[in-house]
Amino acid sequence: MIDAVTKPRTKVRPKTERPRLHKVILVNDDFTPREFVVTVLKAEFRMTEDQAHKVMITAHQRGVCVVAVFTKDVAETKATRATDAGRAKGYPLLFTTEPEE
Ligand code: TYC
Repeated sequence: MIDAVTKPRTKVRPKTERPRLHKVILVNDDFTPREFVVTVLKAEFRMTEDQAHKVMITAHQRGVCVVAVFTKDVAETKATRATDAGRAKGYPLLFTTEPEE
């Protein structure tokens, strides 16, 4: 009987915030060949030729381009792998990450 008074009738659901997503950003440089940038975007970010070409051209013209958003760990891993792919060929190709607002 006392239970009927004291038990909450609904489950407590503490509000949890979703983890912020992080952007992977492609940075332009004067040395990495365009076709190599496209190849890395296709391999590391599973883009089509068309998608990769658009992202590469945007970075080329504007200085930077957002490639995609992921959880922090995935964004950092992909940015590092993609940057390392350029370094392995002696290119200064750079991918950075930053949290989404
Ligand atoms: N600017 C380079 C060139 O003219 C191509 C390039 C594009 C390099 C985008 C990096 O993020 C980049 N060869």
